[in-house]
Amino acid sequence: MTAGCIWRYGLAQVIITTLPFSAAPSGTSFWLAAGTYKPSACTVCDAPQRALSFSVASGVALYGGFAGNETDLARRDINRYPATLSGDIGLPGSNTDNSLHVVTITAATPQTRLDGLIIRDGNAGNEDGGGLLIEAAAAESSPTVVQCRFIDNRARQGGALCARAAGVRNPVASATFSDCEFTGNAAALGGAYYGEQAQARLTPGFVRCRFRANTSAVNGGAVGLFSQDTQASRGLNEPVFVSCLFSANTAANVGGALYTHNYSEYGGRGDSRAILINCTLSGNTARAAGGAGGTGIASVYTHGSSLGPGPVSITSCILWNNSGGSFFPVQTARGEGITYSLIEEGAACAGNSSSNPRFADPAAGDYWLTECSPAVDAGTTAPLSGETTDLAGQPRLAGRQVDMGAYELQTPPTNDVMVTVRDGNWNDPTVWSCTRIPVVSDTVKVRHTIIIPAAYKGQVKHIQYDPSGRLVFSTGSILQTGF
Ligand SMILES: [Ca+2]
Ligand SMILES: [Ca+2]
Repeated sequence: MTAGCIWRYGLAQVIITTLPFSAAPSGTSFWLAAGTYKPSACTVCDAPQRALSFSVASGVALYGGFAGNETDLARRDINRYPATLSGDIGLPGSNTDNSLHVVTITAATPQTRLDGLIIRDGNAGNEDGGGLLIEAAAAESSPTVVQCRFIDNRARQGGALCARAAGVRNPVASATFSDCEFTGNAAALGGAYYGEQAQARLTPGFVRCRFRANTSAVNGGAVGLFSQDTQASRGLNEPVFVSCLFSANTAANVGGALYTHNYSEYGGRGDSRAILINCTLSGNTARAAGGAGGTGIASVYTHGSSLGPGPVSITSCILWNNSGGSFFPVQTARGEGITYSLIEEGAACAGNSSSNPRFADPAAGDYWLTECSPAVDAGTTAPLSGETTDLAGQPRLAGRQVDMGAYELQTPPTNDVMVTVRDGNWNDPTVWSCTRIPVVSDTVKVRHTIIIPAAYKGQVKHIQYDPSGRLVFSTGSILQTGF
């Protein structure tokens, strides 16, 4: 096999060894036909068998989604022809004898690629990274992962994914994950992803990823970060999440979605910092102290760093309806690092709000914005880092400004009819269906008794009345129409 050749695997339901992926030269692509592939054929699996994994060599690419007769990568269909890398060796359906790590990648370039695969049922036991373990040692390890689904993997830390570095000062692990899904993974710390920094630079990027129903037996239902660097040369543990959705994740203790811990307060110099841009965190649960009936502490729980710029940066995000609250920072001010975001409990910094984001149907897992959402056009374009599409692949900028949250409303409010929702004052936003005061371009429908306060001057395009609606003008108030 030579570099650059294409090797197609045309058999479904097969068990293959680790050899092809680990021994292939850089530049080799593997096309995987629909089927389930396992790292071992054992039926009674001992420790050496469980330790086998799909080890992907640097520069090698794995593509899923083929019927087996394609000659063009563009003709694959990852939904119709799913290729699954499964750690469910031994007794089917029992995870106690499964592969420790389904896929391992060590010291790999960004050309190393997992694309259109399902990675599931790894069980690392007391080790980390049940689905995928990325290790940087003497060299950088920064693979590219696209359209992969990590399902039902478990580990001590990082059920689906662990990035770590050891042995060499300042190794780099900056994998990128685009359009991936992390569902049903479990760990003690970081149900889906765990990043541990020790003099390393861990800077993975997650773009348009879904973290759903992952669980942590302790902290960080979806993501856990931990830094413990006591050396003078300081590392960095700084994942970036852009246009990601965190929903229905659960931590038995704190951080229903995300947990960061810096040990700098104990003399180390580690720096764990999660950067969230245009993310939606909703429906996550932190139970605190392991009790199902506990009040819990926060979807985002951070231990601060006295040396770093702050353990979290949240921009153009929505944190809403998380059991145990949105944000609990230890050692940093409550609103620090949060801007242009909708935080249920509020945050003091620029551009933040605390109004109901009016998701389309959150009970059904639909976190798209509706036309009346106060999150529409309320984000900021400043830190977008060049990402031009939202979680649904739609243009990120629609309307006057970037929206808050993972989804961009493509049909911005057209100033259709705003209606009153209760009796009250005209200049009370909560009186109106869009939770804002009408402006000159609005047509409004009055269905209740609405008082125009004394000396108030307002302008609207047009006023309609329901039979139950009336306006009460106070002294000196003016309402102009006909624009
Ligand atoms: Ca099994
Ligand atoms: Ca917008």
